Amino acid sequence: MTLLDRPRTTAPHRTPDARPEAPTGAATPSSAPALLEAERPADVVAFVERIARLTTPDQIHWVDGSTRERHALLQQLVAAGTLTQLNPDIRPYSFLARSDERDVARVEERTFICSEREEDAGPTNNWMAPEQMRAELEPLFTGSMRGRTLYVVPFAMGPIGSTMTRYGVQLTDSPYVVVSMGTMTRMGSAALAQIARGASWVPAVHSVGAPLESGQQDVPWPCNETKYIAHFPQEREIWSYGSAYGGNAILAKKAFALRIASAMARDEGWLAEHMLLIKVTSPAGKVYHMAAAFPSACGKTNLAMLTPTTPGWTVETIGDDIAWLHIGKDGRLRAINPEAGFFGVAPGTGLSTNRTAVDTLWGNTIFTNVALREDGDVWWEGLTDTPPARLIDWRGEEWTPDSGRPAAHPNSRFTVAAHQAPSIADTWDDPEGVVIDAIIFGGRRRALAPLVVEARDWDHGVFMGATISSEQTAAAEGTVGQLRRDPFAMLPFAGYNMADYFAHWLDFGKRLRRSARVPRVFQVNWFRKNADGKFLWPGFGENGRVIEWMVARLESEACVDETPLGGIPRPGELNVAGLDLPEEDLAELFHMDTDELEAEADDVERFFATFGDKLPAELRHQLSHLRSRIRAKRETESTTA
Ligand code: GTP
Ligand code: SPV
Ligand code: MN
Repeated sequence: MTLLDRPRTTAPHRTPDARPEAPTGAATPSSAPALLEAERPADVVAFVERIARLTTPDQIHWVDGSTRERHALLQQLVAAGTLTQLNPDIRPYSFLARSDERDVARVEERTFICSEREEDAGPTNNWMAPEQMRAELEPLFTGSMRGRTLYVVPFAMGPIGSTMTRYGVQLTDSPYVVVSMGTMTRMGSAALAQIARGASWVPAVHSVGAPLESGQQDVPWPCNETKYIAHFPQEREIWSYGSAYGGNAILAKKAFALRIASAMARDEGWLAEHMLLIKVTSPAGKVYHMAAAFPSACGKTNLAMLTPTTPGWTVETIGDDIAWLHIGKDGRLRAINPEAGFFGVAPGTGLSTNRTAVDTLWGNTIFTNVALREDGDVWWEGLTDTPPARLIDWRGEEWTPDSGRPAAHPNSRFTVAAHQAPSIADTWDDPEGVVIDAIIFGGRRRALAPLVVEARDWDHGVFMGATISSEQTAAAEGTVGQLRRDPFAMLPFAGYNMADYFAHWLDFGKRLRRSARVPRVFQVNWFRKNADGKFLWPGFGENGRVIEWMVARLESEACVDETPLGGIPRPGELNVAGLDLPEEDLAELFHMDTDELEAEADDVERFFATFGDKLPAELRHQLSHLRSRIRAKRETESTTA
């Protein structure tokens, strides 16, 4: 046991200028001392021993989350060629990782929900029976960590000690995943101490699936062509094999905080959502909090770091990807960001679009699959208007602006601690969470979906969420640009039947209605295009104008015009002062073609039909209300024609 426990001695490092005294990028400096071996929770020890017997690693390393440990791991990753240290004079204590070309995004086709009954996974998930999945995984995991170190990664999702916080232990053979988890979660001894005190925890097992024979040279990004991202929502267990990229491997994120947590939330009466959280302050100094669900790579990080262009408005960041929402003791909807870092999309992040993100990335950042500049800094499409003359692209090959291919992978990302964002709210890690005033749904749609529309009430808002449709992005393997229903931006992330999830949202509204105030629900679309394929709306900082209108609605200072999809701003009530936005573009942003609306209703009907009897009756009612509003619109058109 003691032999197994001894952490691997770090390889001599080739880091040009590693500075142990530099800040680390770890979420919260680990205040808790490492637990003595005897203090480790017996159930975690038993789990580690069981998985070690299966995967036969050379060593076991219990991660304490300290700065010293992070530094040693980063040096080890540099020595292994997984990370390259960037020029420390330009980008202190930052690193570039280049992944295997076949391991660049989430693999939805290989993501499974393994509930006993297929109907509990529902028609939107890949399902496999738990015994069958275990039978498939066992031979893959047998000996899969040979020649590697098994890292024991205890972590907290949420501020340590908050009643909303949940705990997990990920076992992984990837040190890149360990340092990523160190930024994305509260990792280490403080979390393990909570587990030792009796907090329940979710076990997660992760292997890159690349055992090393003795003497075999490792590759910089070990992974396997065979991939499984398997979730057992009843047992609350996660098994991931073959990938080291993002949500496939950083299991605290989508696997735990959304798929497993959504199943916990259903059972315990809360919500685990793919939502950013912002704190908005009006010129009058009044504070509001909003939660927004957009599908992957559809603008959450950007809205979370919004710098409004209109004077007097401030937006601060609480979270950029995941929110856990509870009904507080006061009956109000409260939310926390369970994460501690950002795993953000690099391309499109630039001084003109998201200066806050650029400022966040000044140092202590791990970049994955972006391009390398000759001066040892990074670059990606959209960081600057003019690309550098020469780069090393994300594959490690020479690149010039004439190469005819992107220098950074479209799903290249940065991993950085949340507290590094200059926009971070001082309440971002409040254990009580923040009170939510409005919920926003959105998607990426070149047509039909208006810039902003308000739901009539909670149930109509649930219908809006349930019917989000969005063009697919590079965040997951698949066809980019293809329109698909992505209900609640949770299509790839719901841990149970989506129809039951809809019912849970409707039920949640009933519970909220007993409280003082039910949040308003809105839908937005920053991505509507004109006939030439150009975005009609300038987006980014200008999205603050839409937030401003929402606040006016919360304060009953603005009115809506009713449309079949909901309420849109009365002409003149959306502040477009100073915007170079032609009148006809503004009109187009809210235009709804009646035939297109009808086709939309038909498509929603087909989508709803996939859920059979499980679809809540209320959503069927909402659809028929939509149809009658479309009919009324058609009648008005024919009488005025
Ligand atoms: P995930 O981390 O995958 O969940 O993505 P996300 O929802 O946080 O998306 P993010 O904010 O990273 O934006 C994704 C892409 O959309 C980036 O390339 C952005 O530049 C672009 N984007 C974000 N907001 C806007 C906007 O208002 N208008 C336009 N045109 N593009 C935007
Ligand atoms: C997303 O795809 O929504 C992400 C990136 O936030 S990943 O962590 O890979 O899921
Ligand atoms: Mn996301």
